[in-house]
Amino acid sequence: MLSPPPGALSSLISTRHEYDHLFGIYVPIAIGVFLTILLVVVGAVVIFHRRPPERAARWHENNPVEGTYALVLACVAAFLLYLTFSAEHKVDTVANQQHPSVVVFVTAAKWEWTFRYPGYGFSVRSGTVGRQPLVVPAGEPVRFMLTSDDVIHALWIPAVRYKHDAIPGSTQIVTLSFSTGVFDGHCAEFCGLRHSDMVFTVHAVRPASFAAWARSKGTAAVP
Ligand SMILES: [Cu+2]
Repeated sequence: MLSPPPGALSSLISTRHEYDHLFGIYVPIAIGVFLTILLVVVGAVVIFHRRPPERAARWHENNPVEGTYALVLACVAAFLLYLTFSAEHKVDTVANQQHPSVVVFVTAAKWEWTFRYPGYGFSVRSGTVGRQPLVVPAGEPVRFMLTSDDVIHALWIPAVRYKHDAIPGSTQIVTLSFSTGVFDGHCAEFCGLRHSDMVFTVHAVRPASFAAWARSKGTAAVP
């Protein structure tokens, strides 16, 4: 087990909550920008279509209006970038300072996942080699040490709104927490002909059930 660094947070970070919150800000802004542009374009077509050709405007630029428009859009983009990087920082840096209750080494390869539990001395595999589930304790930080044996893959668990590249020769550290349930996992980076078979299932179970399953080295029935 890793020891918690000074200043580690005791509260869990829910990636689902963080990214749903971000999505809830992005969508209204995107709709607002789209509707504004649509209104201006349609309004211009309707208004100026009726104007006789001999009265067509002679000017072709309006620096104050165009400058204001560019500035507003730049401010919107800067605001969204700030929110996005703040959420990324919270999830990728702050979450990784948490004391994990279990560490899982994840190795992606064409076209399979190997989930190794070093604290318990066994592995499970999923993808084209079978369908052994990844079992984790619910409500506790789970640290994934993510790498790849061949090409770039990506660990994607839609239920927790999280996706991260698995890069050959590099170990990516990812800390996630799960509520109780069964969730689908995928490879989210096209990695060859059987990419779509590179799937797995996450079973997030009560910590006591996880401990019993792990002590059996994955031979007990999945709780
Ligand atoms: Cu893949």
